[in-house]
Amino acid sequence: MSKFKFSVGPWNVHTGADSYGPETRRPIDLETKFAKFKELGFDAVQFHDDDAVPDMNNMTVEQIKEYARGVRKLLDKYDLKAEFVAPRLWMDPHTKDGGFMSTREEDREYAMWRAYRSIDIAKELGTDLLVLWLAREGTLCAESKSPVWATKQLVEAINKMLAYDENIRVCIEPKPNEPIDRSICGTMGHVLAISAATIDPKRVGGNLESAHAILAGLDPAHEIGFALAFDKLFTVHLNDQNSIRYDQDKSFGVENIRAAFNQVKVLVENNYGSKGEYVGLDVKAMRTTSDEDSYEHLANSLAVFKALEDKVARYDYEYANRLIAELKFEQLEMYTMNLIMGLV
Ligand code: GLO
Ligand code: MG
Repeated sequence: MSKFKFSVGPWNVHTGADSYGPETRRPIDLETKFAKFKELGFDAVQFHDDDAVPDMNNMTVEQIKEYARGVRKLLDKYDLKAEFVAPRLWMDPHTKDGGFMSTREEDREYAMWRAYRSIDIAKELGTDLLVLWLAREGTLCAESKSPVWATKQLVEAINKMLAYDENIRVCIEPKPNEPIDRSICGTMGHVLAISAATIDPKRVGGNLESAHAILAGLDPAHEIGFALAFDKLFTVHLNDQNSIRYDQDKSFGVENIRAAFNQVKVLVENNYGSKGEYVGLDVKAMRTTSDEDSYEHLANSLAVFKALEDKVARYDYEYANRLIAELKFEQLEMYTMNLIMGLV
């Protein structure tokens, strides 16, 4: 029995389309996904603003809130919570050069409108968490905007969100690149610096995604640990990634089981979840996956996480600490490997 609560987004069950080819699976409606999420053992759903309210650009503020109330009822029906809402700024024609740090003022205003509406939707769904995955916030052409100006734009945008609602918490999901060439907020260190510069740092934290840390050449467990050390880990996006290339969102642990073990270990050791935080998965099915296996990668990721949680529970800290005291790291490493391999 896991001590954690788990969350997932509707986009994690998708049709298989990518930049190079069309859909390989049939689309699945939101309610069917909710029912399946619950059956698989998830406790909460993560939303993009337009996952919750699809046609929001053409709706009034009141219509958006009303629609969101309907989604809340659907969540209640399946005994699911909403974990967060994230403005999906990267899909709109207004944001082809980014949102909060677009070179065009009207686009920056549009981005703020989406952020405010995301906060409205979050409140209707019963959550105080807004996630900012800053997809297109950076440069495609290095000379197109000043990184100093862009960084300040981000702080200013977050300040406006904090001022718009006194309870909202803003959670940045850092990523060093893709779809942007050079991002403005690429790692958890950047997130903490941005947080400290806002009008209410305690309401600004981070969402560490394993794959994004790997893309930055960093270790996910250390990025998680860095955020935990400052009480800034508002949520996680666990998955896996084969080195520095396109963002893969592989099932948790399938690429590097030891790195996955250490992510679970640092979460367990630091009592992650005790303030209501969820273990979020951000995993994608392979393109070859069939319709009937649309949720297999979610089930697999949960199974790997829980198996590693059991391993962490069995970790012999007394033995490990003895080895650490004697600097016997060869033995410590092999003990950990044997545990992971099921040999002890
Ligand atoms: C992509 C991101 C993306 C976000 C999601 C929530 O690289 O990981 O999946 O997590 O859109 O904002
Ligand atoms: Mg993510």
